[in-house]
Amino acid sequence: MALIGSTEYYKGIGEIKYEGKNSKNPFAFKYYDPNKIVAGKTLKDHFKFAIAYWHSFCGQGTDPFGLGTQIFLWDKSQDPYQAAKDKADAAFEFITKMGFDYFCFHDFDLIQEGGSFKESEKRLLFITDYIKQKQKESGVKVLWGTANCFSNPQYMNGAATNPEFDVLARAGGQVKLALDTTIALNGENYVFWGGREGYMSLLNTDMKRELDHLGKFLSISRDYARSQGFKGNFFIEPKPMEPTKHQYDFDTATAIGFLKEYGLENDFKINIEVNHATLAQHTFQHELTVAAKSNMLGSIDANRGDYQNGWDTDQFPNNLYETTEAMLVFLQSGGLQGGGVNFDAKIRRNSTDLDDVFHAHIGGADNFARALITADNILTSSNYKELFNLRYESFNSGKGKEFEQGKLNLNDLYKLALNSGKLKLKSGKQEMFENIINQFI
Ligand code: XUL
Ligand code: CO
Repeated sequence: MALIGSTEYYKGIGEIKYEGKNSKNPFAFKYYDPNKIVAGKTLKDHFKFAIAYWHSFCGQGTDPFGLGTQIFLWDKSQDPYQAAKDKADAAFEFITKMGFDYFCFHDFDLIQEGGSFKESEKRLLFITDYIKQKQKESGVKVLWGTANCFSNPQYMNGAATNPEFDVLARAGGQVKLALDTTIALNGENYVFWGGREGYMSLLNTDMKRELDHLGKFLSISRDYARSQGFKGNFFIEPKPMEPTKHQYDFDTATAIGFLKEYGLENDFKINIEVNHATLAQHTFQHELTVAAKSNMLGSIDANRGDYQNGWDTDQFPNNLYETTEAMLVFLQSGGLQGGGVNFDAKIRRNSTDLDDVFHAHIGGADNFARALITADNILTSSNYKELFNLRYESFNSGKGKEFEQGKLNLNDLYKLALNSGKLKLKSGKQEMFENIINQFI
């Protein structure tokens, strides 16, 4: 496929194809067959796999103890405009070779932030035009855009929750431009991840005032986007901490409570990241379940944490058991509302070959595909659902049904209790449920 920009960055690597589970080719999908139909939809449509621009084309493997280890050919030019074009060329080459349809970005992933707000706006307009052309040529789409309101030192005390109005206003300007960029690139959704919307110490923090500001900020951002014709969903991406000690969008339950308190629940849904769930002491499937029960399961940031380390390691997802459980929730709740599966994951600092990022995404896609196929088999060919429903059968008729219908008051329960004798213990059968997962994997 001809793409503007003449350099080939990932030399010697062609398009990644599905070859099936017996293939020995490391550059092939073993389970992710984009056109395979599972539960009435192609795998491609179930997942809408997206590449995270920041990890794959910006992050160079730095950590708090050392400089980057990954040297990117597209980072050569000292001219920010040329460098951004080169990076876009590399990104579109990679996405196209992976056979994915989508990418996600922060404003200043696309082009380096300027020395002034005006210069940044000029740069964003420039790169938006360039990327639009590349989209036209390749058919690659934007799953979601967002604004990086956490890296610049001006946001050290937060963006929308900063105690200084000037900083909040700057963040507003930045979000406006990020929304404009997302809309111009036909972005399907827009994300708010409040990296520094939280506190380091309660001693100097007016939590109510800051949360009121955040509620207002999100409302006017939504109003602006809608006034520009944006029809997609807004997503809140919860995370409990890091970089702040406490982040206001702590987890899905907290974010949903916040959205309802500020009247935002009709426009906003949740973007769930695996490693953020585990940082909040939840499982991925817990977070999906909480979002799904409120009809707010919007999108997924796919990755995984490390069982020994307590921080956001953003590793590529390969835990089949965990993902299968997650896909049970995914399938039973009718999938994602507007979003997709974005690989918000990075290769390790010592993964320094050009092809490592391919293996990472191939493994991630195969993991999700295999998990979804397994979950579908569990739902259609095992007695899992029957056993699940059996646990609640006492609510299907009689007094249990009347309770669900709101026909019983507390005195009614009291009278039933008086006559109920010794209650029988009913097993939760957890181990048997667990065995079904293993049997089908
Ligand atoms: C940070 C994180 C972000 C968001 C977008 O932990 O996940 O990359 O996904 O700002
Ligand atoms: Co994320």
